[in-house]
Amino acid sequence: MAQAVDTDHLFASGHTACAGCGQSLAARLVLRAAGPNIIATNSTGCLEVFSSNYPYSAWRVPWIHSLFENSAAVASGVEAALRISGRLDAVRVIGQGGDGGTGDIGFGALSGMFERGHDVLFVCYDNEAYMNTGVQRSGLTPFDSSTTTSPAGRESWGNRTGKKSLPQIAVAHGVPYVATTSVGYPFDLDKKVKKALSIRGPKYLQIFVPCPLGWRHDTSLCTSIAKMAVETGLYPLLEYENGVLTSMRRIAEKRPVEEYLKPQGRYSHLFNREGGMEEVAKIQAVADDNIERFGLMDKPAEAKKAEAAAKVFTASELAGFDGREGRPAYVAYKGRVYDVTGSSLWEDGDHQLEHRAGRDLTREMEDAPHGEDTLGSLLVVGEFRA
Ligand SMILES: Cc1ncc(C[n+]2csc(CCOP(=O)(O)OP(=O)(O)O)c2C)c(N)n1
Ligand code: SF4
Repeated sequence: MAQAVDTDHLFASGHTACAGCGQSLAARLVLRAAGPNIIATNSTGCLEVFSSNYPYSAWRVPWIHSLFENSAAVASGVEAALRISGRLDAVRVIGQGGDGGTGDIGFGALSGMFERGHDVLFVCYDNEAYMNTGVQRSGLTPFDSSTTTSPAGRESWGNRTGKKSLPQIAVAHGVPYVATTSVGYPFDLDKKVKKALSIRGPKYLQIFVPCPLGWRHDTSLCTSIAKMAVETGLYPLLEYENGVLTSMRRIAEKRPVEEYLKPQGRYSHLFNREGGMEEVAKIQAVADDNIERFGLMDKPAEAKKAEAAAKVFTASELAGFDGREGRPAYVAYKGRVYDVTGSSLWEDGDHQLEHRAGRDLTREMEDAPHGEDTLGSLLVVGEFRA
């Protein structure tokens, strides 16, 4: 009998990441979604360093440390070897790097991997700076963030440039699947890794991973800061398939960027100097532009409340709503009903009949790891009366 594989711990504990590191959590979620039949490459950076202190390793899958600049090239070579030996169906290839390794120094290798069409999922762990060597700015460091090479001071508000849009650059290469996700939304991350690995050709996934050391925030705030980045519009969660924007995570209630910036020391200069609020307004404009450009806003809260008040469902009505053939899908839970039609959880066919079968789908949501507030992001549409 085949031995069951504990996919939860393919990225094992005992590594030396800082407390509250978003990248270590994201790596574990990536492996959990990918399963054991992968070969992973890893550029030099925090993930590589904290997971492979000789003679130990946190990786329970074949894993290769490349140079800082060539994770995508090494992944391309692994893929080519699997392809010519006829094993690419059984083993999938994942290239990995930080935002510096991916978008700056390793960008040529990544571009070549895209251009040649290698069947590799490249995962960029985006902590918005070169953390492993002491928090230097990268091309993905956002506007006004203070790093050791873009320090805020009398003459400066921090990083002068906006964030380089690597996803758009990947789309421009004709990459069939490009997505952004966040360690604050583990189900979204899980779904996108699985989907990417089911697609042939190059794939690019960029994961937002807070770094308490470099961003100077409390170690307990990793996932809440990750959520706020999405809820402000600063870090949209998107999917592009064959160049077309096919999904975006909607914002139920827009939060002002100040709420996201204030807990982070890298932005503290914006709140203790005259003129800082003008800079905050520029960051707000970046968020508002994302919301507009990608259509991120959900229905206004008032419209949702009116909708919720309008409808009372019976059990037999609910049975007819199963998310198929254009019918919406609803979940009843503790006397309330949730519209899950647009939910990433619901897109997986296995979930479609769970409320009818009596299995409480929402229990799974409540138990979501790492504090994901899935219920809060669902639209309440009515009361359930049995
Ligand atoms: C050619 C080369 N230049 C510089 C370095 C030093 N170096 C190692 S890791 C690193 C930063 C990694 O940053 P990033 O890719 O963003 O990953 P993070 O550590 O932030 O996760 C640098 C500059 C190196 N190893 N090789
Ligand atoms: S410096 Fe940042 S990215 Fe590196 S291990 Fe610490 S928290 Fe994680």
